[in-house]
Amino acid sequence: MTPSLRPTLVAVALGTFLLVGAAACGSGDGGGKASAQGEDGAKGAVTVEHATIDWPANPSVAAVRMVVRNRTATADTLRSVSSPVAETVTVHRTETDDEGRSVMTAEDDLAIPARSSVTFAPGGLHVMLTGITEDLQVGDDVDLTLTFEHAGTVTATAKVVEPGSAGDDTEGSHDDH
Ligand SMILES: [Cu+2]
Repeated sequence: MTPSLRPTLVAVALGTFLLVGAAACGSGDGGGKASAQGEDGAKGAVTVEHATIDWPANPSVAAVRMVVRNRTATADTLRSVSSPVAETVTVHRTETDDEGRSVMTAEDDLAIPARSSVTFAPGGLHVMLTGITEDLQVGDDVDLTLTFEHAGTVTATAKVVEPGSAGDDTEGSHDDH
């Protein structure tokens, strides 16, 4: 039995090696944007959906609601977010501390698990714009640029909306205060 098994194992090992080799070539870092768009499934694999900004009561600070969807089989990491209308854009998580106070902590490298989505909304995980340089009005579009470890740069447009009008879950309810 043993002598006949051996060639099979070698063949399997060789096949694995060839597959790894092909995958390494296919990911070609030198290609940059062009190669990413040319690969099936790579384009749009990490997307931003339903991006809105509650019209800010405080004109210099605003929170972005959005859903970041990762359709790939690879976990990704959100490295940073920027916007031309804000001096600083920070990923925050609001949590309630031991004494019942809401505290926000910065999430510098936020994990976006494979084949899943992460929802950003005020009161939980959110993207906060600070030092807003424009006079934002309801109906305005705000450009956002998200930088991911694997997906690279993903752009999105967030619409400025009346507070409370964004989520379907808040319809008919004003109990969120
Ligand atoms: Cu915040």
